[in-house]
Amino acid sequence: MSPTRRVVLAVVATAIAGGAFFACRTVPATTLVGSDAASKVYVPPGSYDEFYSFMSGGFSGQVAVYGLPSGRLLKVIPVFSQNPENGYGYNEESKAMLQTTFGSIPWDDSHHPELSMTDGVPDGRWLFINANNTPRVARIDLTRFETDEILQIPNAAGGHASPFTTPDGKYIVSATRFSVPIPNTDVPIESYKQNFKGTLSFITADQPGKMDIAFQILMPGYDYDLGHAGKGPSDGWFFFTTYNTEQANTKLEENASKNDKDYVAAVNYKKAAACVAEGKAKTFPSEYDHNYTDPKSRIATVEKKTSVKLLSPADCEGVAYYLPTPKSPHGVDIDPTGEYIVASGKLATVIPVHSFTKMQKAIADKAFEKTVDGIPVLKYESVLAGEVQKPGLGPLHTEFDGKGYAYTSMFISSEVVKWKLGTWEVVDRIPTYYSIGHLMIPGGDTKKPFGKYLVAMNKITKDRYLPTGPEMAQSAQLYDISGDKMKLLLDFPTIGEPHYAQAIPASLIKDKQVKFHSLAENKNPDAIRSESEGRITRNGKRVDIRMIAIRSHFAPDNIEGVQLGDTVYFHVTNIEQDWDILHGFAILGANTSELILQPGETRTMKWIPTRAGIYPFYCTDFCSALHQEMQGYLRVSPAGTTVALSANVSKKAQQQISAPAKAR
Ligand code: K7E
Ligand code: CUA
Repeated sequence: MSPTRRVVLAVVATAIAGGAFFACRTVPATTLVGSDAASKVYVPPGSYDEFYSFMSGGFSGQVAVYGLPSGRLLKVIPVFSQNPENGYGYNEESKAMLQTTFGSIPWDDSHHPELSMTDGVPDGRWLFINANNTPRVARIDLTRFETDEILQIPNAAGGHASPFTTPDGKYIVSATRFSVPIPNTDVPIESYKQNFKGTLSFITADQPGKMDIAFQILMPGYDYDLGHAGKGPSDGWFFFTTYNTEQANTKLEENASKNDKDYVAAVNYKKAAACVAEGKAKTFPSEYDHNYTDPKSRIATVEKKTSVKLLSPADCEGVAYYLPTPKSPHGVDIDPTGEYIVASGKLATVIPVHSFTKMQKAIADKAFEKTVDGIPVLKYESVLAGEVQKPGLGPLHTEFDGKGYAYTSMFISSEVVKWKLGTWEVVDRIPTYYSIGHLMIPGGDTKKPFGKYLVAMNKITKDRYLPTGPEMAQSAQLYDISGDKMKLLLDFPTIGEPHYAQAIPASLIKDKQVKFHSLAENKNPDAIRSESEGRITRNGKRVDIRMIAIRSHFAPDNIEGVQLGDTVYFHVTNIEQDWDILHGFAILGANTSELILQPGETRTMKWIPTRAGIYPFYCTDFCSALHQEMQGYLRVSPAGTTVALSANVSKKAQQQISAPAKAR
């Protein structure tokens, strides 16, 4: 490395470590926001936003839903983390959603929301999102804004390049960030180069409840960072960035920044699927969990999976190529026509753009530099369409407006840079506050971007909001990109660290909403449909209480005969059949969250009382004028008490109590 280059790298590294160049300069906001900005984001009370925007909750493990252009927070959807606000991961019905082969995991780190697509455009059916730490992918149903399905990814660590979809919606992907031994066994870390490998997983995701790993491709032991599917002419291909092609296992900051170029891996996944169908993949023992919530019972269950199809590129010629790309690339983004492959080297001084047409020619001409583990490395010049010169510092991610322009986020120089596809000239730039990661244009990674807005998701907020101690709000910024010049419209705080987001016109989702669950179709075995079905039963030391909630009471609401040593299950059914009428349930001393009950739904709380006495319970969701009257009592007696099991339920239900109560 030349001394000059070393200095540049050191400056870059210091800037990365320190946050950003721009983080310490203060610019009065009024000088940068036009006077008409407020009217452009103003959504009058009672009116709707134009777009739903789904922002990853980052290290909160959730998804946050915002309206655009207002930036109003509409909902937090729990995915990989327990959420006491609605009992997700706490109530008995949903616990299985967080199950993995490592046991139950109450948290993960989620980065990339991805809308389901039909023919390369978002269709508004589902949202997918990845778990980064313990690799998983999840499906969220957009008629209910709820997580219905989670699939664990074996033979992987750090499911970061995920869950990007193919244009036909058949597959979503998950690439391993960390290479690991496969199978993962006890080896010296120093044996990285011999023993560590990467995998690229292709997951069938076009049918709810049937997510599965179609196949995994075994790759050299690099770090795989991000991915995107081809489209149009490049449909059938998937592109993944790599870094650490040095295969360092320590001090990656330095040791994985040595090579001038790493790679974009171009994977012909249709060819891979054909090779798998021809029996060229190994059946490889691998344990992983598939969790699914049945929409009728609303109960999650775990399916144990035991193997995957593992394909080596050497056994399927033409399945993968490497495109040399400067320098530790992060994002890889495909333009709406499917011709250009934009890779953003975090430490690169240009933004290289590869051409799909040239790539195909290079493959036909065998313009190979070398071959790594059966994967030909194409020559840089033979695949390069052009380079965006002097774009700024620290390019990370690119999205498109569908009008021939690309927008790249510049982490180190804290700005969005707009440039023209084909001529590669920079046409506009605008600061972000501060240290932008991803940016998002509604539909900006699809065949038909909706354009109009751009959202910057920033890593550092510093002086932008009222201070809140050492940890400041996370932040997004909204820009108007409808004209030649980008205009800043709005700052709005976000939940967790917003990595990526996607947005879709509200009209594609808002009229498909489920308003309540049909009580008649409630398949939870502990559901009851009327007050007269309320009952309490004992089986040894287990007591099951089936109760209803309706404005403004629980029935039964007085329960006696529970003893120390018992385990109590409250099965509460909200028998309302009306939109947005929810009830809650909480009892003194419970070691879990409340239950929140959507209309028509049954939820179960498990409770082990620890001392004798009286335990009030109440409704936690202000549901009616007499919400404060919505309460009850449960009496706990010492073990062996003569207090009979009883509840103030109807005569019919009383008879059902007596039989099991006598039996003990
Ligand atoms: Cu760039 Cu995880 Cu997509 Cu964050 S990643 S920025
Ligand atoms: Cu039911 Cu408050």
